[in-house]
Amino acid sequence: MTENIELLLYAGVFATGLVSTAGYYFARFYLFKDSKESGAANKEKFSAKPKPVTKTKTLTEALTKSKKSLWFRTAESGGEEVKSLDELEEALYMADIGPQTVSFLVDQVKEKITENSNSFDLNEVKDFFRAEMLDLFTPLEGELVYKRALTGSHAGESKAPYVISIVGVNGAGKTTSIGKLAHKFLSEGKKVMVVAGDTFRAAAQEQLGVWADRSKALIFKAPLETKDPGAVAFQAYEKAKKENVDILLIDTAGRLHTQDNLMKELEKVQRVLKKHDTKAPHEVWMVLDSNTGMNAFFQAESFHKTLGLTALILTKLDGSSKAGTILGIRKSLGIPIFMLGLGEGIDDMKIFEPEDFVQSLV
Ligand SMILES: Nc1nc2c(ncn2[C@@H]2O[C@H](COP(=O)(O)OP(=O)(O)OP(=O)(O)O)[C@@H](O)[C@H]2O)c(=O)[nH]1
Ligand SMILES: [Mg+2]
Repeated sequence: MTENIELLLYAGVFATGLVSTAGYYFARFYLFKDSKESGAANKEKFSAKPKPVTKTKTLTEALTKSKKSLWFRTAESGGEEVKSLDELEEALYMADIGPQTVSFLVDQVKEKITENSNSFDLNEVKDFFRAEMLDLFTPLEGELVYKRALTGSHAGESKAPYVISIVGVNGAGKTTSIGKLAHKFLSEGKKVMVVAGDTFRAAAQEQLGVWADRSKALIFKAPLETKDPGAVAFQAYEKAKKENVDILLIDTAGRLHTQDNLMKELEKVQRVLKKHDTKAPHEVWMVLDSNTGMNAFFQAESFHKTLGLTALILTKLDGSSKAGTILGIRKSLGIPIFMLGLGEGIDDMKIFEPEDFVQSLV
């Protein structure tokens, strides 16, 4: 009797094994084969899709790296959050805030926080920094510059074009910023004209032409024989006035602040424009690549001395870890920050808002 039960049990186990093995191979042969086929089909369908367009970064996303560089030690030093005033001071230096601004901020922390307490509370320091950083700026300073340009409030006579000269070193993002700005001003119903002051580099003029097409701005093309940037600007002004243009954006060739002859050339462009309107150019905006670090400070200082900058544009903040540079430049030079470049697309820009900037950075 027991033997019979054992036999039945063995038979049962054997039968179950047989059925599940057969089931496994059946499933593997039919189902897995199918899923492989549909996988290949999906792959084909997927690759046939257009490439996704790069997402425009928000200010908070763009400032992630900069924020990390301010409040965390470098990877070589452990990469943890700063835990003492010394570590914070080092992080601020590494973020290229500039020695003058770093010592100002650190002295303030020493005086107002750490003197009365033995421990270093980073959250308390951050709250304090928010207030101190905000103090470096004028409330809504980017917006004020923007409104100035929109209303043409500096122009010598009504109906005269508001002339904005865009300057900076090579590759800082001048032409791209002009494209973005032309688009923005046009969206406000302004009549916008752009002109390439770089008369020697054909590519520079073509590039501005592409941005004029994209933004639907008018473009002034000087006769081929006109090689002097001053003469081009003069003629562009005449044309802009005739066509009732509201805003004339002058692109200029990139140059280093140390290239005296090229800096003099920009001075001459300004002098020539004054023959039309003694207040022109009404704005001189310098474009700075925020990856440049401390060099951006020296460039801005020198351009300001020669040309009298009225505002700064900081480009390539997406991907940069040096947004702290803005604090140093702003404190030392006192020139308002107008616009931030957050990518290569026509909408990848933001009018600078101190509150927003400080909130995203701290
Ligand atoms: N990621 C990023 N790239 C930018 C930004 N602004 C400009 N660029 C890129 O920087 C490069 C140089 O930009 P341009 O606008 O040609 O610079 P430029 O100052 O006119 O250069 P030159 O006329 O040669 O002196 C281009 O590849 C732009 O796409 C920005 O805000 N973010
Ligand atoms: Mg250019």
